Amino acid sequence: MPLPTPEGYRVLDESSLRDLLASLPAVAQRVGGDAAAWRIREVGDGNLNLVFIIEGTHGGICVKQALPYVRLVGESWPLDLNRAFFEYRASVIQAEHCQGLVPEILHYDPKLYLIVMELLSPHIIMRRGMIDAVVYPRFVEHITDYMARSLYFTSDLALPAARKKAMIAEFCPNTDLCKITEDLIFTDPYRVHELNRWTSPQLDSWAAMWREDDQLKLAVSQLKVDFLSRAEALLHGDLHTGSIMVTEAETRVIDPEFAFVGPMGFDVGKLIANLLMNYLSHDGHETRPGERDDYRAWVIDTIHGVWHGFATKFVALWAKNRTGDAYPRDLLPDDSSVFRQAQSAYMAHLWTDSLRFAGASLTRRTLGLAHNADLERIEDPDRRAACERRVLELSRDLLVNPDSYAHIEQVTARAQALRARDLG
Ligand code: SR1
Ligand code: MG
Repeated sequence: MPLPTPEGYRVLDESSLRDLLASLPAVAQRVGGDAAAWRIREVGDGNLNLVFIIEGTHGGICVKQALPYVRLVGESWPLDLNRAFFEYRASVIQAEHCQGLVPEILHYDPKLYLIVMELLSPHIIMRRGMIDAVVYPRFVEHITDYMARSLYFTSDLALPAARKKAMIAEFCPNTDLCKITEDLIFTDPYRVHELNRWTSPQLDSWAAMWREDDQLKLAVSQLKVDFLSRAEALLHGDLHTGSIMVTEAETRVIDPEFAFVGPMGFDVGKLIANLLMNYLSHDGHETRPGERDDYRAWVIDTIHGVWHGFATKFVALWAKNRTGDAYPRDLLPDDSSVFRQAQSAYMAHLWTDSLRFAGASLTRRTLGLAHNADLERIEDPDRRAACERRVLELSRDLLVNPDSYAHIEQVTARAQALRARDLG
């Protein structure tokens, strides 16, 4: 029995997509030439959707269509089609604040739950480049602009309360996608669950330890409450290196279908965790020890740059754009020491949150359903498990002892120490 879907919805194939796009004059013009001759390929390798690339005589476009279920698992896991709408709306809002850092949206079809966007070419998914040890010299500059601007301008620091509440209301119904995060990140890896997987038998005892560790389960449960209840800013909701497309010169953040108004540290921490995982994965990819030392050094610098660049830009935006209802100027005048105190307390809280969310992201990619290619591509299970154990140790520490890390340099030093301990 096919899953029930709203009237007018159908899953597109290459032929029906060709007809649809040919009927949209601006889109057809952008592709160019005779529609019958367009090259159309389904290239989606993500966990949820169909993704098509369409190329003609003038150029290309990308089309993303939501399926009524989780692609990774199949029809046994139905999933709200409206995620396409939330992605479309988040893309529009982010484009206002982060011009040049998100793909241009060309069309949204509310019946087919389909987004037509610019084709990013020759950009590639950043995770793929990082697995192959490719350096992206402008990444830190771009991603810190994206993070600072997308989070600041959708927070109470920039928005009057009525607009902020309207935004919360708009994204509140993205409950199916939030539920994926609530279960897959904050719950399942810490209990017996049929969808959990890990490198077995190497990590069997580690998975068991995670299920029995009360301190860890308390920490992740407290974090889940923050995720459920703290409506700080419009989040991307899945900001990892698989949601970023890059060239040496450009960076574009894609796929904000998990968008909702939540705690900012979730976006920041998820990105930092994914960079840390990449750092810890290269021991499994090297053909001789030390081969990727230079690349590891670049990843470490990148992690430092991401936090410092984000925090500096966020604070600067706050000083210049005090347009929201939070921290009123009448109480905390510009350039006063009390305003500086407010900023520093706010950033300290965001720092600790980011570490905690980074910790949870590390465990979910090692013991939960959806893993990272950085580690998954390590063919030898013993070498993979050795890297994953370091990921898990770092994860636990960030979740349980976030206050012992005052600076990002201490986090990367811990990751380096875990390698040094094992590798000598
Ligand atoms: C069932 S979806 C699994 C994961 O894919 C996405 O990238 C999100 O991270 C989600 O948790
Ligand atoms: Mg995605």
